[in-house]
Amino acid sequence: MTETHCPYCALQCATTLHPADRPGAVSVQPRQFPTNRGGLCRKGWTAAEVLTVPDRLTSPLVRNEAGELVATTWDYALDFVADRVRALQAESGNDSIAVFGGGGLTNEKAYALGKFARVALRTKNVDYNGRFCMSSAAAATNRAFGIDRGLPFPLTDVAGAGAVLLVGSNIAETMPPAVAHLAGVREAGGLLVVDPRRTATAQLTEDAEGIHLQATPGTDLALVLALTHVVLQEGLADTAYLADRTDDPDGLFRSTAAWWPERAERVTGVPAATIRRAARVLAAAAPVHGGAGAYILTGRGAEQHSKGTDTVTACINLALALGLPGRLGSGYGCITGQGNGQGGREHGQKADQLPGYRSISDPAARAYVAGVWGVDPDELPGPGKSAVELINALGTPDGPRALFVHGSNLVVSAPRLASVRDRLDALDLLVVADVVPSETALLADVVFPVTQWAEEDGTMTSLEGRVLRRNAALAPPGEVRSDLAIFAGIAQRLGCAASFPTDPAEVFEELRLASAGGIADYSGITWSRLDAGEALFWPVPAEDHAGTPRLFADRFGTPDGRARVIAVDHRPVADDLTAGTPLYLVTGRLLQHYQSGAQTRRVLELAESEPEVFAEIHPRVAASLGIVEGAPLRLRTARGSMVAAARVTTDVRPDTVFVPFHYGGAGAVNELTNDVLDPISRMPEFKACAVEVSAELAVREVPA
Ligand SMILES: Nc1nc2c(c(=O)[nH]1)N[C@H]1C(S)=C(S)[C@@H](COP(=O)(O)OP(=O)(O)OC[C@H]3O[C@@H](n4cnc5c(=O)[nH]c(N)nc54)[C@H](O)[C@@H]3O)O[C@H]1N2
Ligand SMILES: Nc1nc2c(c(=O)[nH]1)N[C@H]1C(S)=C(S)[C@@H](COP(=O)(O)OP(=O)(O)OC[C@H]3O[C@@H](n4cnc5c(=O)[nH]c(N)nc54)[C@H](O)[C@@H]3O)O[C@H]1N2
Ligand code: SF4
Ligand SMILES: [Mo]
Repeated sequence: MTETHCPYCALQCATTLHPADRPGAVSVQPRQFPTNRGGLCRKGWTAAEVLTVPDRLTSPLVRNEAGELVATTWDYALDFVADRVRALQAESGNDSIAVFGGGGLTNEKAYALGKFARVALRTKNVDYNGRFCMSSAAAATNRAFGIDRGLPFPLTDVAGAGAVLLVGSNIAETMPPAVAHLAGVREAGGLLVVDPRRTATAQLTEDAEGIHLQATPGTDLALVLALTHVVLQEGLADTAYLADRTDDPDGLFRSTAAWWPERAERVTGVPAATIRRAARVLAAAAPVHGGAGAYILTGRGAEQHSKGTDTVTACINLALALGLPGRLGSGYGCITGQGNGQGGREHGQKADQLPGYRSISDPAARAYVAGVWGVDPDELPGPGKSAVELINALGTPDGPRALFVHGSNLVVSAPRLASVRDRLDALDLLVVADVVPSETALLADVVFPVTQWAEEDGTMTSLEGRVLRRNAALAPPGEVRSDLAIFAGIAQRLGCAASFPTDPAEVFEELRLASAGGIADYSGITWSRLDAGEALFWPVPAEDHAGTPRLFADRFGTPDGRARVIAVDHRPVADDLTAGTPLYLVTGRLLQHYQSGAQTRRVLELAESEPEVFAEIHPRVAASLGIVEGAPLRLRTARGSMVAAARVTTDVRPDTVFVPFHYGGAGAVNELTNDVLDPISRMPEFKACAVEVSAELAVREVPA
């Protein structure tokens, strides 16, 4: 019996693995833990199936002259890759090699990946899929609070609140066990959900006095400015807090003065009276009015926009107006997504970061980390390109010529896929490490088979910033090795003198040191403390430090300790509606599938439950097109076109079409999405673009 955590999302539900009757198999049972309270979702219950899927990668593969991927030895594959890397770097320089990481990797793998890029490959071009995920919230919290930790408080704190405003989060499907923490708020009539769809989460507002604000896609910024306007105008703000804990209280008034609710109604479609009511419910729960506490939480629906950073900033400003951040039982938080979406962004996979959430542009940080790595600070590269910019540069005249992918299936999950495929095609070398032959692995020149969750030790950092132990229950099958072995094998072949340990415990010891003194300081965390069950939320700057479950109680992470009020204003979706593309295409998740679906589409129960892509449309749209339930729909945007089966439902706004992004090939909605970026976070606008929808003539089989 082994205690560990679910491989998938950032809730990191606790599980126990028991040996099963087949070799290499285990069965999963939920375990009591504060975040999941003994619960698991369907993905968690069935996660063990991915360990033994029939097409599990079990040996390295190299593409032969006939263009087929064929099994080979580790030595051959590593030699091959190292030789190609050396030749490409000799011709085109160190930056001709790029690395793409993932927020599902353990802290140890993520840390080693960043070091591998900077020290072994000596390239600046490293970034990861977290750029697709919570980077807008990270950018906004960094500039307002000086620290980015998704939830700067334990999730269980939310249970006591009087109101929670969820902006663009469908937590009932994306973290089902977490709904338990909303019971009190629902009962208090304080659940407020902003979503253009009547999701399972929005439905949680219906049995009590909650409010679903079914706003037009891409208009959260206007909505939140109006909520703040009401708070200020009705004298509901916490003026003492604003004066004491923020740098520019007047900035709040200036930036929201013009957003009276009637104006916001015209932009968002949410009635002005509903906006006023929501603002009052939220304010009544704030500590300044003697309420039980209030939270504002954002998800990808608010963040994955070309204005995501500003939208989150507006949410933070509203929280500041109500005096929430840093108060016990209140606050602002971003609901991080991937299993290690939090830790994955702290230890150096990001183009501009070094371990410990240090900036790669800060001379002191460079000197410190170079010291730990045993290299000259001047040899460390500077900041590289962000994920989408990196992908768009692949194979261009000055761009990278080789790419290593560890923990992402980007030919399904990146925006504007036709161009992603072109860029990957233009590479001289694509190396993919994965557990299964994902759509991206199938395009590679070299595929490395790697360990997955139940086969490895390590740590993950959950949405609360709590560091958790992942424990190996099984030996990996066949020739499978950890990503750590790939970094070590290539580094050694390139003649790199720095150490690349393959034992995760040893990597963690180095990570502790590298993070010491940084924002995300793990130096006081030891595996034995974690194994003893200590709840360690970072920063943990010393072994006798109990960790930091709640940040900002006395001060924010800014130089003067005050939160920054940053004036922001609404702007439309980049690819906005036109006469020819009159609807918004919105993308997101289903309960049954995880991300690109590489893992969950291989689990029979999940695949049978949601086998193929569909498009939710409103009955009015269906009627205008003469479409019935299940009929094929053609969706066309400025970037591409696809066919999806119609699901006709009043749960979606009449101006909105929803398509999940979990499917590859012809079912990939990212053929259609826009790769325009938020100027600050470099996050692509996955959540909204203009689309034309038409009835697709069914192809009839002609009898022979
Ligand atoms: N089942 C499942 N769970 C997951 C994952 C998964 O793939 N599957 N992935 C994990 C990861 S990495 C992440 S990042 C999280 C994501 O978790 P969520 O943020 O909850 O997931 P999404 O479905 O992407 O988006 C949430 C909602 O945003 C809405 N939305 C779309 N456009 C807008 C808009 O303009 N404004 C507003 N307010 N809402 C909008 C969508 O209708 C959707 O219901 O989930 C994690 N958990
Ligand atoms: N249209 C649209 N697109 C989106 C989104 C959206 O809402 N709409 N959401 C975005 C978001 S929030 C995210 S997080 C991304 C996620 O999208 P991806 O980056 O594609 O994430 P996954 O599908 O989880 O891919 C992880 C891959 O790593 C493999 N893997 C698992 N463990 C390991 C390991 O330890 N090592 C290695 N080397 N591989 C491993 C898995 O098998 C899988 O193939 O998608 C983004 N794309
Ligand atoms: S909610 Fe997330 S962590 Fe929990 S079982 Fe489901 S996928 Fe796993
Ligand atoms: Mo994500």
